[in-house]
Amino acid sequence: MKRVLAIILGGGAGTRLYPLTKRRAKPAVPLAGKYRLIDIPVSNCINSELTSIYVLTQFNSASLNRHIARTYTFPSLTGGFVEVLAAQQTPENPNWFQGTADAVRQYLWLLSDWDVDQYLILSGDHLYRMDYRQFVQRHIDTNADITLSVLPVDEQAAQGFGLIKVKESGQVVDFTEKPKGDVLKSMAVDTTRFGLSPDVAQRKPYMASMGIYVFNRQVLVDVLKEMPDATDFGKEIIPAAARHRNVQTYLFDGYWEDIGTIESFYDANLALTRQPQPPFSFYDENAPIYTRPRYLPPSKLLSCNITESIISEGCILKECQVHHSVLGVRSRVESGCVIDHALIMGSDFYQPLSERNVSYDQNKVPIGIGANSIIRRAIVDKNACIGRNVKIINKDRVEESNREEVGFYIRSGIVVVLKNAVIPDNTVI
Ligand code: ADQ
Ligand code: ADP
Repeated sequence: MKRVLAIILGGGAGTRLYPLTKRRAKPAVPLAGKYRLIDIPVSNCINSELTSIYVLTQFNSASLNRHIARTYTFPSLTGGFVEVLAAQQTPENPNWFQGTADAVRQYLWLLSDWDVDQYLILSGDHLYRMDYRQFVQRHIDTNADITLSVLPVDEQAAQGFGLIKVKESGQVVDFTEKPKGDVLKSMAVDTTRFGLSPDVAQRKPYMASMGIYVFNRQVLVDVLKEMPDATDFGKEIIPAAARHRNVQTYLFDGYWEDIGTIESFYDANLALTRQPQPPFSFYDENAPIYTRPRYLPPSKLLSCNITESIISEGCILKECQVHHSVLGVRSRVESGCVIDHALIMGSDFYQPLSERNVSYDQNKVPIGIGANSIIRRAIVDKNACIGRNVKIINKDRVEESNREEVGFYIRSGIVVVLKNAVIPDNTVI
């Protein structure tokens, strides 16, 4: 894997995960209580012995740089690195990244300097565990120019993906990005040819691209130059390459979820609490997910009723009920609260007790969830100050709403409280 360079696509304008991306680059969005999105692909790389890693992102955020600098420090002997490359204005290029291929093209001057055999292009918003060594090996074994990792999907999911067709030899002959209607139907394939059982093949008659690719070094350079106007891998580069080059597939059969929208992000986080076995587990000694060590104290729970939940380090929870929820680092929940089907991201720092008491005295709201509040089907971003007797329950069952000026958004019926927002006592959302 020393001959492979990893390139993680860290996100464009960040609209799909907004408002979680309001103050941070997408790879820095907190995940599962104590991690950040970027920890998933970077950990997969490290567990696959791949330690030369670039992260392409639309803008540099303080939290992303801090997180990477404090987490991924390799001993100098291994020569590994994780570096952020943000879109920047240059005399030749006055624009932000216009898409995934454009992002890679704008940094091709730097990426092509590397004496490597392959580039592994990854996405920054997927939850899965993969040994990339097998993916790259498959690419080498099939003598491919480009290899796509693929998995079978049902018809409903299929419309959201790039779909492929292969010929006898396994070579991809057609790639169609997010087809609808008749074009979608025409992309159905007999997935038993990929070794799937007839039962699975019937339920999942489409083969979807996971949006992660192995490219031979020169092939990447050539396709980006041959199609100077193409801005996206999925929309333009891969469909064109499938017509002229040896594009092969690697079948992935583990759990994989694209968590790039508020709804899928919320669902994937809450799915971690599922019993008896969640679809994705952070408990795997052979392939750990790394994150920044914070040296936080253990959590304190005082007479709480907690079921099917994840409680991160450094939390203080008093006489509250927490059901099917994920609580992030340094979360504080006061007595009488009900947290149900919620993702509470916690806090970046401890608010000293003296400051918390001053807040109460001056009718200000301290960080955390104030007494007797109810939070249901919501995401509460870091450092939010939720008052007492607040109800965040989406009482009017609104699907979409932008109430940024008062500290929240509703997307797909999920209330998202903004980072640092203050929700006064007795508010009902
Ligand atoms: P999408 O996920 O819809 O489909 P896209 O929006 O291009 O494709 O995002 C791919 C990845 O690149 C994401 O991690 C995203 O954050 C990142 N990204 C997007 N624009 C970027 C930019 N300007 N700069 C840096 N990073 C950027 C893709 C493929 C489909 C495939 C699905 C699987 O196009 O064929 O089926 O992924 O999820
Ligand atoms: P973590 O990885 O633990 O989530 P980060 O390093 O991303 O934490 O964030 C911690 C941030 O909080 C730092 O930028 C730190 O300067 C900031 N911070 C610490 N104490 C305070 C405070 N009292 N008020 C505001 N910000 C603070």
